[in-house]
Amino acid sequence: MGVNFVISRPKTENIMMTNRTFTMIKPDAVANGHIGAILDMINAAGFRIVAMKLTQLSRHDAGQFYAVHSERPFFGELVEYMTSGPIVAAILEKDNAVADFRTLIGATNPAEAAEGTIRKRFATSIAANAVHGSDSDENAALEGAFHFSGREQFNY
Ligand code: 3AN
Repeated sequence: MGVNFVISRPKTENIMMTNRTFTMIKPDAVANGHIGAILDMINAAGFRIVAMKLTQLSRHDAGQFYAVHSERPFFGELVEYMTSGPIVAAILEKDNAVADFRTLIGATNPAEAAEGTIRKRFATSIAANAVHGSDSDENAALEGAFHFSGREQFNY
């Protein structure tokens, strides 16, 4: 007789989540030992981690993930940088997750990032800006699904 497994699945798979965002702790922040401090800031701001892993993007992955920027002059530099070492990918949950996370990370250019933001504290340049945060609910869902299957996402 086989064992019956009960597989935990997201309650609302395939439904647009307005309370989720997707983040990456980028290669510079990982290499400089800032994973723990950045996760502390994320938790302290009230986000729950619903999926997370240490991984490394291939050039193909990075090209797909940043396809929207493929015509921008910095695209080559962006792909080079994002594939240069391991990253932490995570899905985060909180009311108003996309907007609140963009506030927590601060401006793209760390020179313009507000005091107390993750980028102000840890970003080293506009390219190596420590963290990614989705810019819309739609992109949050696409980016989360790019990195995680439904089985890797937890409701708790
Ligand atoms: P954000 O990450 O704040 O949403 P985007 O979407 O404009 O910013 O840019 C995506 C990524 O491209 C940034 N996180 C950064 O790593 C890189 N990037 C943006 N602008 C530049 C630039 N002028 N030079 C080099 N890299 C850039």
